[in-house]
Amino acid sequence: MLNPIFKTVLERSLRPGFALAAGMFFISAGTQAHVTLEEPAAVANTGYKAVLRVTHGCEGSATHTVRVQIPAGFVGTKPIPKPGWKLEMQRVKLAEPYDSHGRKIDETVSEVIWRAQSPEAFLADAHYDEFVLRGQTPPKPGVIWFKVQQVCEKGELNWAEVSSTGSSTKGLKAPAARLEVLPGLSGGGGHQH
Ligand SMILES: [Cu+2]
Repeated sequence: MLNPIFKTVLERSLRPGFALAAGMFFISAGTQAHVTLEEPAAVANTGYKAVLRVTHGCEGSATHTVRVQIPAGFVGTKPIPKPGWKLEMQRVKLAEPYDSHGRKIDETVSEVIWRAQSPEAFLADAHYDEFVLRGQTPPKPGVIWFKVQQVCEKGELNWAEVSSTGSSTKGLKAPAARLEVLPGLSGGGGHQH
C-alpha cells in the first residue's frame, strides 16, 4: 500500500515543474546519515508523526540525552515515552492561540528532552534507536527544521544547521532534521487526529 504522502508526491510529480524537485526528494531520502526524519515530507495542517532516527553516537560514545527543538508553527506536540528514559517538555506562549476540542490553546511545546536514567538505558554507538513525537504541521507549506542535540558520555553532537534556501541539507556538516511541508490537497482540515 502506498503511503499517502508518497502518493501525493507521485501525483504532484506528474505536474510540470515538479519533476525535478521530486527527483531531488527521492535522492535525498536515499542518502540518510546523522539524525533525520523517517518521513521527510508531510501535508500542511495535518497530524504528523516525527520519527527521529539516531544512527550513531558521538565518535563512538553512547548517547544519554536527546533534545529536540520543535519548530515554530508545529503545534500539539506529544512525545512517545521511552522505557528507562525520563521525558521533559518545555513550553512557550503562542503568539496566535487556536482551538482544540473547544478549548483555547495558548501555549505549545517548544522542546522535548529524553534523558536516559541509567547507563543500561544509554544508546550505544553500535545500536540504533528512534525518538518519536506527534503533532500538527503548520498551515503554510514550506520547509521546517527540528534541531536536535545529542549528548553522549563523551562529547555531544548538535544537529542544528539549516540551509538558507531550505531546498536541501546538501553541503551541511551537521544538518537539523528537515521536514518539507506540502500544500494541502483540499484546503486543509484544521483538526487531525
Ligand atoms: Cu551521522
